[in-house]
Amino acid sequence: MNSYRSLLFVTLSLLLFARTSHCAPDQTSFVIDGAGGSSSGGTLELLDACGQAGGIELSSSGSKFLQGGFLNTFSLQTSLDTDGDGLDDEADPDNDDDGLEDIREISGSAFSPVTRTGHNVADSDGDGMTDGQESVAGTNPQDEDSLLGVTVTYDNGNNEADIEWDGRGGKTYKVYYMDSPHEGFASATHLDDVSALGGSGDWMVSPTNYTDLSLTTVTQRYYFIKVEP
Ligand SMILES: [Ca+2]
Ligand SMILES: [Ca+2]
Ligand SMILES: [Ca+2]
Ligand SMILES: [Ca+2]
Repeated sequence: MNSYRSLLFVTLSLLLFARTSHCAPDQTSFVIDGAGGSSSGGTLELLDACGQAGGIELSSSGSKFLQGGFLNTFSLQTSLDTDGDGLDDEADPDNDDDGLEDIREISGSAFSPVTRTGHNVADSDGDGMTDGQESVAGTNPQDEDSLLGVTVTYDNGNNEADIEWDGRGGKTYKVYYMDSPHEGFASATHLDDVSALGGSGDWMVSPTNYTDLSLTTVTQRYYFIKVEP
């Protein structure tokens, strides 16, 4: 009977500790994820330690914070695989499979200006473009109105189509078309490259467009723009 009581006491103590560390706003350990990685000094922040065992590292100053082995003594949530790729989050450098490593999402370094994104959420602002895609396009991953979207306006009288999008200053966009949706992108025709210069605000947004003058005998056309990192 005595041993049973002792075990119960220890278990409750551990649970209480975990809950406290999860909710505490003054956390001092920066947990990147189970794959490792540590802060390069300064204030550290605890993110995942409660739900996920492991992944608790050292700061560069040498101070040891939480050790993964401690949380591994019990599990509140085991084997979480956010993106379902068969690799548990603890060992997955890109939990949400959006093309950005967890450490880059947590630090915000994939964007200019630096912008943190959810390392367990592929599309942080829900605009239909993943954080990784927005990193390539140079759009704001925390603004649903900031994305690489294309608007096409057809001028029937002049047989012209004006393709417009919000460009990111410094980016070059390749404009393609195909006349049948069954052709596939590999067979799309490259019309031109368009550079977006300057741009306003932190995200250097500039109205960018291309006018297709080759519509004489065409009744429908599908346009694409491609931007690279
Ligand atoms: Ca995974
Ligand atoms: Ca990611
Ligand atoms: Ca998005
Ligand atoms: Ca966005």
